[in-house]
Amino acid sequence: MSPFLLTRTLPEDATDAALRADVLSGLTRHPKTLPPKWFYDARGSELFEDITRLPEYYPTRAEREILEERAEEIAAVSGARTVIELGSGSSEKTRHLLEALDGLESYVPVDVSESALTGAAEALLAEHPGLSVHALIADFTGGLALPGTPGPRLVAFLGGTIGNLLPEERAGFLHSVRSLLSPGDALLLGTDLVKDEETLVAAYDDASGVTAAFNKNVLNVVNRELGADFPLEDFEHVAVWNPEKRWIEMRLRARRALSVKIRELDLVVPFEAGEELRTEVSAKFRQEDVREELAAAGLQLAQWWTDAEGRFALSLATA
Ligand code: AVJ
Repeated sequence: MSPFLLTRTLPEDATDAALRADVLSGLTRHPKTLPPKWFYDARGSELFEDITRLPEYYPTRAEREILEERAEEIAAVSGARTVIELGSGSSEKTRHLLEALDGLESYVPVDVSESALTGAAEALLAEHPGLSVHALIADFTGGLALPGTPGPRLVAFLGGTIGNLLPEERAGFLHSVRSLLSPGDALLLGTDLVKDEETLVAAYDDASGVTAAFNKNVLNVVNRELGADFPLEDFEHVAVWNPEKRWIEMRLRARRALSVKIRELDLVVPFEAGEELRTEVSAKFRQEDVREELAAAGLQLAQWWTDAEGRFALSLATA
């Protein structure tokens, strides 16, 4: 039997309290917002997996290409005995890297989804008998208490998910990652890159409507968890590129004036016709942006790898 531990760092009801707080503050401000982390219930996670297979959604394929191409190099530079993966999901892309790390002893996947964590751990343990896997059910945007693991450590944050944080949140997040690193440890960071607007918008507004369904699913989550009555058919999926902020914004636009009751919050939320609720930002980067944001958190950009088409980057940063 391979060692497998699962630790819940959040109380079962923490998610509920956080959702209430986010919905209350996000839907009573102007413009209205909801944080993207609430997309990922079981259905939302499935829809995201579907997104990664869309012809228009290039980031997953581009990042996988880099990981396949550069796994040996990343492994050699980091020499990691422990890999800590934040937002690990299915751990599917990380496989190549774990395989390339000769001295790997310990893998710490961190995710809010317990089902994703146990599924991924099962598959990994079958491939790496003797690897010690300590999965953490945790929200990586909060402070992280990590189990004691052998160094050097590689903290991986892949998929471009850092782009879902607002600039101030990114700064806070990178500082907290910095505080996890000891000398010899490193951060492996995936970032989507700035490119032409047409490619970017298509990636977030695909022809088959999967991203639209993913976006609207957040309303299902609020309906189910907080007893709300969002009529999904009265909201339209919108994806816009903001060239000043260098991010894609996903929004849900009310097709008509309507009122939504949120029973568990004792709240009625009015929407004007055409009013938009922002559900996600997905920031895109240039190399100098990544270098500067890392440096502001006390991290040095040591390596920069992109896919052949220059669409996506993996950065290796040291403390
Ligand atoms: C993988 C979470 C970063 O922002 O591109 C996909 C999520 N949103 N399509 C991204 C997402 C819309 C995705 N992340």
